[in-house]
Amino acid sequence: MDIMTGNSIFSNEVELASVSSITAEEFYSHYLIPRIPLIITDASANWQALEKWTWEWLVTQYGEVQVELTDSLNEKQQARLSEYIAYIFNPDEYPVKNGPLYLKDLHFGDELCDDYKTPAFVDDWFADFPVHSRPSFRWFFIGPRSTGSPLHVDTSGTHAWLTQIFGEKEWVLFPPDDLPESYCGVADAFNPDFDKFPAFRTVRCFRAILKAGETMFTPSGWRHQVRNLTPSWAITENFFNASNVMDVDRQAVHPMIRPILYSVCRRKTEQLRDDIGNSSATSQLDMLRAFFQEHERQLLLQLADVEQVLKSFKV
Ligand SMILES: O=C(O)CCC(=O)C(=O)O
Ligand SMILES: [Fe+2]
Repeated sequence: MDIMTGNSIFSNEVELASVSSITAEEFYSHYLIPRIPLIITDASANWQALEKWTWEWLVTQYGEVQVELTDSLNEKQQARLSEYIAYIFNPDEYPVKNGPLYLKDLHFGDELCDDYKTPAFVDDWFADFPVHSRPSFRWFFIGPRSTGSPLHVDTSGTHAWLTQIFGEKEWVLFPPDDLPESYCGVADAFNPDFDKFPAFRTVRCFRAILKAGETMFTPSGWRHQVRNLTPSWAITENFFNASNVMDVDRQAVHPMIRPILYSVCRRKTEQLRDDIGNSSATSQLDMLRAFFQEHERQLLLQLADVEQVLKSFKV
């Protein structure tokens, strides 16, 4: 991992930790629960994907597929994947309006799931959702140098992991309370306008360059911006478990998510009870208890509203 040091643009820039051989227990207590981002250098060590997934393979398998590309004005256009990959390696040879063009969400089927493994430290409770109602939270990001994603927070309160398959990706990440969410989509964290966006003056910034084979953990709520320094290919999945179930619950938009969340958490509570004595099981149970209490509180609040209405009728 390289860290940009010396002429940092932020006065409070922190080196993003990079580890290998982290146990699930260490990850849980030092990164997941305190919500600290982290690079894990060997999470993909046994992946068949790192041998098998070459650009040639991608063209052979999916070259004819029409993909949706996003330009720098966020406008969409279509191309064949094989054409797009040729462009990635020679962007200057293609007359593209409002480039560079980015392939932000190439969804893929279950057939590729044997080639990689969700990293062992990731406990993903979406896996317990019924297949048809499981949100589609896994995809590839593919693009030439200079593509990237604007400052944003990941969807629906989820955490994310992202493994770089090819090339290098630069990241800046900011703790949730250090930057207003209103900066997302408008401020450029790689070249901040300190007058327009003054919170950048005091923000803590975590910066890193993710290299092929390395995996980034982005905790729920962290604002982050990303740019590809070379032709780049990454795979990512978003996930939740007891540590962020409250966030997912609060931000759930689809009406079906809440009841499913509720029943998955009940099932997890039963499983964790069998594991009592194990400190991480105990703290997960505490978080689930708080989650259920919150639901109880919400129900009580709704009941209080109903009582108010009934009272007003009695007058
Ligand atoms: O690679 C990108 O363009 C965006 C990555 C990202 O923001 C994420 O994985 O959450
Ligand atoms: Fe993201």
